[in-house]
Amino acid sequence: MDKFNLHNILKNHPRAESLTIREKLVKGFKKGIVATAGLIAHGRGECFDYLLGEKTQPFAFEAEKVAVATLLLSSNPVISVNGNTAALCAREVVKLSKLVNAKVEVNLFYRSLKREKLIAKTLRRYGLSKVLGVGGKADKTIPSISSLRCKVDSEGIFSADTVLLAIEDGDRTSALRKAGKRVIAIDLNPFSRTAIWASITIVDNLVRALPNMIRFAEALRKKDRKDLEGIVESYNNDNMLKEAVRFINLRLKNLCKEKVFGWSICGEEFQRMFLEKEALSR
Ligand code: PTJ
Repeated sequence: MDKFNLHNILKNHPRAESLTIREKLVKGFKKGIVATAGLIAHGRGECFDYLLGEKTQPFAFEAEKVAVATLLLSSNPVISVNGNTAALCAREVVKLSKLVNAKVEVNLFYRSLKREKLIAKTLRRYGLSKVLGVGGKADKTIPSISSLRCKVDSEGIFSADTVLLAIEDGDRTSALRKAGKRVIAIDLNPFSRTAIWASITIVDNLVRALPNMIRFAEALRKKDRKDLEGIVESYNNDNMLKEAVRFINLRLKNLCKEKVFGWSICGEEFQRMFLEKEALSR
């Protein structure tokens, strides 16, 4: 059996999963899909993922369920795709869009026709027949966005009632809210302006959030509207953000109380490393 995965990373490396994600972004960057700033944005996300224990925590799982119910209840839901999202999760975006009947639109901060086309091509490779927002299709403007991200498709984000976005900056989320849209944001940073402005914030890594949302969509699409409304009704985004911050706070406090610092955050490989380190100091 090969010791390396598809991205040439040792399968039993303690940080194999994280390195694989990095590798996907680096490959996306070399192909021209990911913006230079997208690599930096990922680093910020990684830091928050550490604080969250690199797992989907219960508050995020709940937000993912509410988000899917909201998408299913919407009349024109749109999934907005930037460079990072395309490099990490193009397959999952296409799958989710089909399950919740959402359109998919390319919307970039560092907009160029070349990047738009490359991202559209990646999405089509996973079976998406119609990609919005490419070239002249982005024929409308969302007011109060200063970057080229203001350019949107009349069939897509412009007329959408709900927009799902990920790994975004705050200006766009607030502008979309001011334009009367529901915004579902996937953002590992619960302190970000995106997190605070969004109607539903999923404080989770995109690479975990989308597969969870696909599973919820498979289960919830059979439910009737009344059941879906019941799921959405009691949700409060401010409480969810407080829950995320409370979780980080408690986790850090508990770590400080541990006999061997870091023991509980480490996987098996790291725990072996700790034992080796301890043996050396005896
Ligand atoms: O592809 P383009 O041209 O549209 O460029 C997009 C960039 C990367 C420039 C843009 O989205 C950006 O600058 O993002 P920010 O302002 O750095 O914000 C990114 C947010 O996403 C931060 O709060 C990160 O913590 C978070 N984040 C990073 N990686 C992930 C993430 N959240 C969820 N999953 C991730 N994998």
